[in-house]
Amino acid sequence: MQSWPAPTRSRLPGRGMPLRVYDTATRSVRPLAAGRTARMYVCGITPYDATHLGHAFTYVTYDLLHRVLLDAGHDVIYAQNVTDVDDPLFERARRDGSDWREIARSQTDLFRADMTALRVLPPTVYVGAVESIPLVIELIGKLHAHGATYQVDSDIYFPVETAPHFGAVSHLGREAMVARAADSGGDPDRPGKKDPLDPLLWRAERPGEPAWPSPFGPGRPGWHIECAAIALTHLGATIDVQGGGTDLTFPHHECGVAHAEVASGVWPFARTYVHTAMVSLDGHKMSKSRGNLEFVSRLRRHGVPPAAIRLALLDHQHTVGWEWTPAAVESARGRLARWQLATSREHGPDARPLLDDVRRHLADDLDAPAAVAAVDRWTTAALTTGGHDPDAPGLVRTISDSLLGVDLDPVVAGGSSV
Ligand code: 5CA
Ligand code: ZN
Repeated sequence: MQSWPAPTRSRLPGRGMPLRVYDTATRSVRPLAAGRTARMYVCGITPYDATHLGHAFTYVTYDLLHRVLLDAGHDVIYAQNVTDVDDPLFERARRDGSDWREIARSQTDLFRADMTALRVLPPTVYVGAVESIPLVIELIGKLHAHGATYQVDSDIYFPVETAPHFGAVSHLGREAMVARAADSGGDPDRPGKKDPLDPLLWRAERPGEPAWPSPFGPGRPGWHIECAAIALTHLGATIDVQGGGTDLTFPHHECGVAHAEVASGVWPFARTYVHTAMVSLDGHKMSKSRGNLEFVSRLRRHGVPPAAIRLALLDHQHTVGWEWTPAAVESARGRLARWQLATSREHGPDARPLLDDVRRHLADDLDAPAAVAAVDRWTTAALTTGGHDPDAPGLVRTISDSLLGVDLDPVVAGGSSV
């Protein structure tokens, strides 16, 4: 599957600091101790109702993480999937009288356009579930060889008892796990399962549903095995960051990680598990099932510069949930205008301390609001007391573009990329 085009990224002097980030598995802020090459897997969209601001917050968060790693001198191999075959797509297709493949195609296109407008660096590997079915079949074969599969009717399940570290990502108690499995497409009550928590690996063909041939009969992949197969194949048995929203911690990441660890025999699958907090609207998590959504593309159509959308998202640190309000856009537009004005001047206050501050804040668990506040302070000084450094405005534009992903070129930020 095609990724999206990479935005230009100007180079900064010096080098960024090593990142410390909140890790769900150890429940602590820890150094992300990546080697020279950092490997990152971030769960991608299920392509319908894209790209809402919850999605955008999550992908901008990993974009910051990506940029901080690059600035610290790492090479980054970044894989992201598209869940382009799944029950919600069939439901949406039935509701709208359309084809699920067409919904997936057009919504993935829209997501790519939104990511491009928001200057999100593209993944190295952007891959769909459908095109990854051979990888899934191979991984189920490996699990079978480890005695980690069983059948219920013609469906194939994974026995969680074969995963010694099951629970080490989410730390949930059993009751909470069962409840969350039921809420997230699982089937804890299905008779014949060895354990209610056992996730589906392969769903045998049902009338009216698409199916692909496999050694275990025609069918389609379960959800968690999709991400496990893509990550193992494209990144290897150990990765540095597994990412997604907090709603994916259980069952999706717990189960996908269990598949990967049992198949590879390597623990832990990810050195760090990063989960972004949820964005709400009208007091509830912004979600496709509830329908309380605001879209990046709708804001863009209404003339909101993508750089302002990005600044509104950067006003929140990734571990703290928050409520979207239209006022956030207005405030971000004002901030963007001030930053543009201050950096369009011939001179400004020395910006080298600002570079250190922004690097320090981002390395501190991706504290984007603190980094934004530091740029605000420089901007206020530039617009009030002025400053004599002819290099400062350019350096601030580079800091904003390279680390925060906010291009201050008034033409682009004003909407020519919409
Ligand atoms: N395709 C699967 C992952 S393999 C999936 O969860 N797709 S999704 O379209 O439902 O969500 C895509 C990403 O956006 C996930 O990481 C999810 O955690 C995140 N996300 C969804 N809603 C919100 C929200 N309201 N706030 C923050 N992030 C969200
Ligand atoms: Zn996933």
